Order: sequence, then structure tokens, then C-alpha cells
Amino acid sequence: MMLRSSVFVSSLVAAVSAHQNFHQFWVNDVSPGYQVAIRMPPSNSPVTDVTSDDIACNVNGSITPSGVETYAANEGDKITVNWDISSHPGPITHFLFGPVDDASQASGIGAGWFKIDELDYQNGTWANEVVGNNGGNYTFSLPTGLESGDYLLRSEMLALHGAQTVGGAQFYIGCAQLKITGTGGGCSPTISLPGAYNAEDDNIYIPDVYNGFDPTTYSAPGGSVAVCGASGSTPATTTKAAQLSSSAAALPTSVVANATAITTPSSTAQAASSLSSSAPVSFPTSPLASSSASVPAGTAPSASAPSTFATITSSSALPTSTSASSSGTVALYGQCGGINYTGATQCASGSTCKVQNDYYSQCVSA
Ligand SMILES: [Cu+2]
Repeated sequence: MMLRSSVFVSSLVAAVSAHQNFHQFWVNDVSPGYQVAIRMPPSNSPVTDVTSDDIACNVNGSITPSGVETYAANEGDKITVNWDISSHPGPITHFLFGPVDDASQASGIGAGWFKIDELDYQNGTWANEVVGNNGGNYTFSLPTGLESGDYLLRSEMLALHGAQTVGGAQFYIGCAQLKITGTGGGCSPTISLPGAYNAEDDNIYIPDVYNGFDPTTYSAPGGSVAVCGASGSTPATTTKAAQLSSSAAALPTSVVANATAITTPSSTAQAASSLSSSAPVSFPTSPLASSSASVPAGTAPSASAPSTFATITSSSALPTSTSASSSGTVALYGQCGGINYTGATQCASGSTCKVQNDYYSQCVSA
């Protein structure tokens, strides 16, 4: 197959394939609904200018009032986010902005963000592939030691397949609005968006991303995960529990009622069994924790871990194999070519292999 194509064609293809949005979330397995309580951008295209206000909550994400509902949660709650599945390699991170009086009035631009969760590259797998293998779902927990109030929850999937060029990294971003009841204490460090990301940061611009870069050394932008609570840990006490129940009773009526919510789709359970049988990925408090916690870190599958982008081939949910054989076919949105790529080049029926750049060709709808 052709490795080279005109830049013009490549950019056209990149504009229509494997882009993604954050569509839905669950709090302790209960969701307000599809695209409810989320500031949806006008398209699934990435933000690439890290100095733009769009880096906070995506295009139109800073408009106030947002016109978006705010959903109730408690500190420590399990959060599951659902993203479109993407084959673009990179991390997933989550941040909070707040507390504020009214999330619908918060632009999210500027200081006050803090990172609460990060998954980069573990056991030979980039976070995007972990999410894809889990049906587009990813689960983490809100920290404990949060001040009560409204917050923006920012979910970011950073795609690094173009990171060999300054400005080539693609930020996929979505912000949800939460009203969190917490035990107090605050979180640090905090960052500004825009501000904290710079186009030439070594986790955004990676000149050797296809040529020697070691993904096991990678940490996503935004600094370290914040420590919350007055002492960094806030064990529950009777007093705090009492405060929680009284403040919960005072929640305003604008908060979406849990009674109208939707439970987690059954694909979560399927994905859980899939994950537990493959590489153990640390999800501290997810439903997977009980099954994966008993698996020592050293018992990862013996298959050699892919160490470059070129070996990341799978984007479809629950693939039967994580490495393409050169005689097989590649699923829609899977990699089908590129320098250093040795996997299958034949796209599944209905799709065709398109060059995105010299190092990455992808099966897209024919
Ligand atoms: Cu894309």
C-alpha cells in the first residue's frame, strides 16, 4: 500500500476519522442521560491551540449561562464517562474546576482547575485503547476532601498521533456540571486553562514519537494529581456524615433528580470481564478493583508489550486479538499502515485504508 499521499488528502482524512466526543456520564452507575449535564461542542473535532480558551471546555464550552443542567454527586463517588472510541494513542485525564456557586455560570477559563485522575500508558497499552476495550467507558473516583459546591468536571483524551509536529497534538475535551457534596479541605496544586499547557511541552510536542520515544515515561499534561482535604486524607467521621446528610437535603431543585436517571449499560460488565482477563490496569475504586486488585502487578500477560504507536492497531470494542496479523483484516478505525507498521493492511469490508501521515494509515468508512 502507499505510505505517502499528498498533505492535502491526509488532512482531509484526518478531519473525518476517529474524532471523538464525551457523551455521557454515570455517578455510582446512575446517569442523567445521553448528553445531559455536559457542555456539548458543535463538532467532534479536537482543540489544537493550547492557548485558546477552548482548551478549558472545548468550543463554545465557556459560554455562560451554559444552558446545561447540573447533576448531584458526593465526594468519593464513582464516575464513569463514555467517549466515542478512538484509535488515536494517548492518555485520559480528569480535572475539576471549583467550587463555584453555580456551575452553569462558570466559564472554566483561568485558574482553579485541578487534576483528579490520570491514565497514561500501562502494561503496553495507551489509555485510549483501554477505554476502547471497555466500550468507550472509563471509571475513576471523585476525591474525598472536597469543598461542597458546584464544579465543572473536565474529561480530556489527548491524541498523540500527530505530536511529532508542534501544534499536532489533538485535545478532545468535554465538561460536565456537578454539584458535589464534600467534607471540605480543598485541593492542590491548581492550574489555569489556558495557561498550564504549552505547545512545546515535552508531553504535547514529541518529535520522536514514532522514532524512539518510550511511552512508559509519559505523563499527561496538567501536572500531578491534586491532593485534597485538609491533611490530604479525610477518613469519614460521624460528624462529617451528619454534615453530609443535612447539606444533601438542602440541594436546590435545579439539580437533576436521580430518580429520572439511567443505569450503566450492560457493556460495563462485559468490559469488566474483558479487562480482568487481560492486563491489570489500576482503577483505584472502580468496579474492576475487586477483581484486578488481587492480580499482582507483575503478572501481566507474557505477550510482549507493544512499545510504539505503530503496534497499536485496534479501535473496535472488545477485539479478539490485540495484535494484527499481517494476513488478517483491520477493523474500522484500526491502523492499516505507516512507517514501522507490520500488522495487517487489509481493511474490513465496507472500509478502506487512508493515509493520515507517513506513520499512520487508518481504516475509514469506504
Ligand atoms: Cu480524530
